[in-house]
Amino acid sequence: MLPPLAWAYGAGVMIAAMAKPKTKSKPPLPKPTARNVRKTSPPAKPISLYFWPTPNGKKIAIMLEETGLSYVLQPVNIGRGEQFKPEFLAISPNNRMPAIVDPEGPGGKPISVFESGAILQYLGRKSGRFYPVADRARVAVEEWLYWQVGGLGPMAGQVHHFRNYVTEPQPYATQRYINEVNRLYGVMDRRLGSRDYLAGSYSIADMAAFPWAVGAESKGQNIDDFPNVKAWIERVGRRSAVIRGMHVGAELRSATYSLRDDEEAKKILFGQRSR
Ligand SMILES: N[C@@H](CCC(=O)N[C@@H](CS)C(=O)NCC(=O)O)C(=O)O
Repeated sequence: MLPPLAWAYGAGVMIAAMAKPKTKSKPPLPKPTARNVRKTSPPAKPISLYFWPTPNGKKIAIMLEETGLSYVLQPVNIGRGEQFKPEFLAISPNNRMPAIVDPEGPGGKPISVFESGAILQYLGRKSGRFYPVADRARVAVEEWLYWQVGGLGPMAGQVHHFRNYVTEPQPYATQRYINEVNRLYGVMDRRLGSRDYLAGSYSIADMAAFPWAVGAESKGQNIDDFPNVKAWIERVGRRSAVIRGMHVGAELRSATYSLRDDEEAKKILFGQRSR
């Protein structure tokens, strides 16, 4: 038999079921518990993060961890060609991850976003965090965000390529990109000589640069030549959201995985041409 007043959730609505009171006295009000208190706003629908554990993917995982926005991982195994599936190309026509789908985008309607810089800006606007609104501060964040997306990331990527994946040694190309990454670390070091973070306060620009700045040795650099970058890496790398973000998706690859030994992945990733 129902208690005098029973509360239950049904499809997000609270239903009150009344039993006939035996006396005219008011039934006791139900005590608020986790089950019967109406939530003022329904839980947010999670953002889908199309992801593989690489530096570009980790930028977005860090931002999602920093903001606490709810998200679900949608693994895209780029070493097995999943970036060419039509359903992925529909949201990321450049066949690159990361990409996101936010079911609660502008106007409450779904939106997809590709390109890590655009995703960070979108999440910054959505959360109101790590992407200042005041124009002067916003310009500084954008300068360093674009500096990473157009400079540090692609140049470091070329160093990785020519150091690790070529069949014939290519000394000229290897040195060219090591030099350019050296120049970029120098620019960053000077910038960080007078401030703790790239754009003054911690922002999406730092989140974008961090996964590409760590592991200087793998890019042919000695981190001790760049003491301000070294201190910044320690500062940013201590943040718990950054630690979590850098580990997102670790289970997708074995701890000993090396693209160098993955012939199938190299065939898919290198030498792509227009399709
Ligand atoms: N400019 C893009 C670069 C993204 C990118 O290069 N992603 C790589 C992994 S780090 C990828 O998805 N590669 C798949 C492929 O080469 O087919 C961004 O910043 O989002």
